[in-house]
Amino acid sequence: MSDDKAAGGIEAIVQTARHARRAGLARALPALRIVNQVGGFDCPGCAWPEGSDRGAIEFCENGAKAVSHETTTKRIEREFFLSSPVAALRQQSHRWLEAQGRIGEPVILRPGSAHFEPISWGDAFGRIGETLRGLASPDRAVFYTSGRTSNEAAFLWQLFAREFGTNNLPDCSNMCHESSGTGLTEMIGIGKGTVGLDDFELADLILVIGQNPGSNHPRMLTTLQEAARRGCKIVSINPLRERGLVRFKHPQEFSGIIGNGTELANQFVRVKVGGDIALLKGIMKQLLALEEARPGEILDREFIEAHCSGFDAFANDLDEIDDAALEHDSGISRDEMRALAELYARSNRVIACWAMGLTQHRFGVENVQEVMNLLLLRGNLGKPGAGPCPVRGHSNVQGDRTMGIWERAPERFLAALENEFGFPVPRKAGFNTIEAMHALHRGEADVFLGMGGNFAVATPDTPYVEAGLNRCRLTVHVATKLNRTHLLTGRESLILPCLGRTERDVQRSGPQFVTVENSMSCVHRSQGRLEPASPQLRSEPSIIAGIARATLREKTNTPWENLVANYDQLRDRIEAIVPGFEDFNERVANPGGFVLPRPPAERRFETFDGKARFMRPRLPTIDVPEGRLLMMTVRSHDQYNTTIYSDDDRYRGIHGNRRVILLHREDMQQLGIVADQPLRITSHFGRGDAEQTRRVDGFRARSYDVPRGCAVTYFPEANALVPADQFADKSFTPAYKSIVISLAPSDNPGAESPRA
Ligand SMILES: Nc1nc2c(c(=O)[nH]1)N[C@H]1C(S)=C(S)[C@@H](COP(=O)(O)OP(=O)(O)OC[C@H]3O[C@@H](n4cnc5c(=O)[nH]c(N)nc54)[C@H](O)[C@@H]3O)O[C@H]1N2
Ligand SMILES: Nc1nc2c(c(=O)[nH]1)N[C@H]1C(S)=C(S)[C@@H](COP(=O)(O)OP(=O)(O)OC[C@H]3O[C@@H](n4cnc5c(=O)[nH]c(N)nc54)[C@H](O)[C@@H]3O)O[C@H]1N2
Ligand SMILES: [Mo]
Repeated sequence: MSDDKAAGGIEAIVQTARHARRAGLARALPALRIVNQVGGFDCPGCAWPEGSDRGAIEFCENGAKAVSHETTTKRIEREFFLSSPVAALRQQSHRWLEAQGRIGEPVILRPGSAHFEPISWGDAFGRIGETLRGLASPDRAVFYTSGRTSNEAAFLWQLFAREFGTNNLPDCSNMCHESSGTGLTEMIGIGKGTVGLDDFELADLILVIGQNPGSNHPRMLTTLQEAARRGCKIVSINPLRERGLVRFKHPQEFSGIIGNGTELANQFVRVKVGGDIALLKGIMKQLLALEEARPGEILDREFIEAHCSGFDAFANDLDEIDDAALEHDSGISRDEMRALAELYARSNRVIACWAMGLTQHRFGVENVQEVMNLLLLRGNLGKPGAGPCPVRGHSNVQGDRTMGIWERAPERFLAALENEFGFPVPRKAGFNTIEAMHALHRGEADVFLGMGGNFAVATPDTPYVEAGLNRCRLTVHVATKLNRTHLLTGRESLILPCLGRTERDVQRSGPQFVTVENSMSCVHRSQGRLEPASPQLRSEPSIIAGIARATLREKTNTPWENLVANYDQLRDRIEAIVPGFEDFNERVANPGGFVLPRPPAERRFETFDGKARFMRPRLPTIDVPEGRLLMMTVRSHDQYNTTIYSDDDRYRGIHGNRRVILLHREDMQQLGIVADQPLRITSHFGRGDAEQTRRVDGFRARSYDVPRGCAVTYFPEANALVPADQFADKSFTPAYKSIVISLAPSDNPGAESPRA
């Protein structure tokens, strides 16, 4: 667990090679050669952009894992489902299911049957169409999307849902950066970041808040390394001293293999879990004090007067807050806040990056808004080298939203869709992820269709969601690999296997490519070259078109087959509807793609008063009674969301078990817990009579460098501890990172879950 060890380096190379070898070199190597290259496919790992001068290798250890898990030569053959009843498969672990390889043909679980069995594509589409047409209302179907889906598939998916008659389009973004989108839109009129990679070359201070790029966005470390080398300051604000942020050895540089690595975060600010608002308020309060001492030198008054609203009320609010409360809630001393304010005041081009450590709290939206307040105070928006950078998760989660995967899409999008396609587009808001969970559980929805993802494992309150899916009349999953959600079947269930990013997609007019939008609003193409894992696989767009035709039959005027025969035609339709996609086909032919408009980058704010608005989040009260702890759930270095590659978390020094809880040594002593002791974790939400609890068992205690009073477990093993109604105000993002827990000796020490 040594903190000063560098991330990356030779270990990263060894791990990359190991995963590629395990997957089968014949497929993994050709795929890795073209990942993120011009003419190649977009890495399915994360949404961090590639630079304009691409190296021969444009992937990282964890991108290589994502690629090689898709290119695996293992296959789920016909006998697999015939010999294993669904009930038996449900007992298997996430890792085991993933390890069975690529799904080779469409399968169906018929009512009353114990096994999935093969079905033709035509019959599969027919079954879905018949059930959907038989629903009492289109709103009784849920169309979920995970963020790996291409723009083309996402566009068709929402088009089908809306032509069918519903806005029920929950997606993984609801559990992820929804708090960023909501918070930013209110303040600056757009729910996206405003910086590009070139801004990272100019910044003199980069804040990395609530993010672990060493594991989750490793290519970002290269950008940070370049910045650090030219003297840019990097500050990590996090309850954990994440290894990749402390010291980094670039695995593709010779010095990175043998040297000590580059020191990245010059400053580590160990904030308490949930303490960011207090910390940011403290820094801003100190900043205002500096301004008072040196009027006109600290704040960007010109920017504030010309472009912002609400400053006076914001400043008054800050004035009234007690320093002691800020110190207590953040765990950071006033002196440290002062030093951070001084550093910020000395810096002229500041980028703030953040991820799940900010968004997945009850006050996730306010967390994001407080970061924006800080940026606005010194005009760090709409100038080179400065601005907000919410670092997205899934590789096309941002693009999916741009394409209309949104349960509350803006009226201008819906009107444009109606105008282009000529069917009545429903206006009633659809279900987000939380609302979909409830609707399924309460029997208010009968059909769940998943375009990728692992809904039941990623959402909170696992048993609640499982029961909801079991109640469905029909569940349908378009997927590459088997996962647990596929096995939580409704009365009837289908698994429809699709092509992955790495594979060749040939339609009637010839080979096709798709497009994606990265975290910095750049739209570019992605084209796989590998032979499909099975000749039976179909592309996501063609599967959607098949379902749409079988459901809508002659009642649709949308030329589903033609749109899929040539994706250029599909892109022409996107161009007609989505602003910023003018000349889509021409511009996406450009190897670097094109960047969508980001008005705030030109200091234009499409808010109701045309200004960037200072917000006044309240200091949250996090009530952690004596004897309880505040727990966050995080990703290990060896997983991709619900896909678990191994039980190790190399950078945190944890091996062989994911059902662990990381605790401060003194908290362990105080609670009478010894290392490796099996524990039962109970979560507590609400107060008094309204208190809700959830339990998991068989977690092992580990002493770790966490702030006092805080605890850490892994996603998804601890998801059962988060009740469905514990989410961020306004954004509905589940509060996966602020769970009040108590610990007790295990009732059942052997409960090392079979599903770890
Ligand atoms: N290899 C790999 N890459 C991935 C993923 C993956 O699973 N594996 N997932 C993808 C997806 S969908 C996403 S959304 C991103 C996720 O990327 P991250 O957001 O980096 O992922 P998490 O593991 O959730 O880490 C959150 C970080 O926030 C910190 N944190 C928790 N609570 C707080 C808090 O209250 N305040 C502050 N300041 N920090 C806090 C944690 O210590 C941790 O370092 O990564 C994407 N990339
Ligand atoms: N406790 C806790 N829970 C969390 C989080 C957390 O930090 N803590 N993070 C949340 C976040 S940020 C997110 S984004 C969600 C993720 O939620 P999801 O996006 O639903 O989950 P994933 O694990 O990314 O989905 C993986 C599955 O996608 C399928 N798949 C893979 N590639 C493809 C493809 O190319 N096409 C298709 N059609 N299918 C494919 C495979 O079947 C695979 O099993 O989880 C959320 N849940
Ligand atoms: Mo995410």
